[in-house]
Amino acid sequence: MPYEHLLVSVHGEGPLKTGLVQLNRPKQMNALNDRVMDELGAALLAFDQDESIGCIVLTGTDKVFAAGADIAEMADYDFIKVYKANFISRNWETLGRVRKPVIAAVAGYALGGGCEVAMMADFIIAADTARFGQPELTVGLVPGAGGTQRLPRAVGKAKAMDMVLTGRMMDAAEAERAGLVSRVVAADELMQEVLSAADTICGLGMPSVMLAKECVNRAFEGALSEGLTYERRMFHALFGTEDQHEGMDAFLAKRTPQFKHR
Ligand code: CO8
Repeated sequence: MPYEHLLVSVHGEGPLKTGLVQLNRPKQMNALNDRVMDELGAALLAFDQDESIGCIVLTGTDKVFAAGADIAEMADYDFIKVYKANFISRNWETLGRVRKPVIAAVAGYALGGGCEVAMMADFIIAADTARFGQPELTVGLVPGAGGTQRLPRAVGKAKAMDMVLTGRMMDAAEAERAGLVSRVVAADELMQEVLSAADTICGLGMPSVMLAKECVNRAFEGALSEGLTYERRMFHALFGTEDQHEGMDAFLAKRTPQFKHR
């Protein structure tokens, strides 16, 4: 499948190689529209099924991992549309179905859905330029792809509440201290570090690698699926509010939103 918004390549010298997926929609800060998410799902599943691939790396550009779901695409959505389409289980949940290890290599902004996609990876290695945030409330929404569930599991309730309720960003050093990322490296060393980690994984036995991933993930399951369903419904419901349209219209018009329900 030819990709419009992704660059895909294979790295490594050993029998098992690393599949690299790079989000490539730079003019829109890698905003995640339906096409991007369809392509991302297809690329991840293709590597997951490819027997020559032992590990997958997901990255963006040096300025931005992804600035969230595409606000221009969502601006006119309403509750009925997003609820009927279950916006959008079809492609936003694909990363969670990948059985091989996925490392997110984050430089620059990872915001909203971008931060959520990074958190869906098995671990995050960050450049010192990385900035993480869940600014959905500033456009009249709540996080809709796991931010309210995975972020507190990663950084604890206090920091998660702070980030979600104020929309403030966390820099790479704070993200490492808080446990959101596993390592921070200089920006110009990010891909070398991540591909080296991926290569190490490729050198291990695939069954134990895949089973280890399943086991660690079990530690975080429990009530997560309930939390995600609940979160999704709240996310859908906010498309029924005037404040969501105001928040998104204001963003696109580059003005300060005038929320009605303060
Ligand atoms: N969607 C659409 N376009 C975007 C987005 C976005 N999320 N982010 C940036 N852009 C566009 C801008 O509109 C701008 O376009 P143009 O050049 O045509 O005016 C271009 O990218 C460059 O952006 P800026 O000029 O704003 O660049 P800056 O360097 O000044 O700022 C930021 C970069 C800080 C990243 C800023 O663009 C920003 O704050 N972006 C929005 C971040 C945000 O609010 N993200 C959350 C979106 S909501 C969400 O992610 C919900 C996820 C739920 C998923 C659930 C699925 C089931």
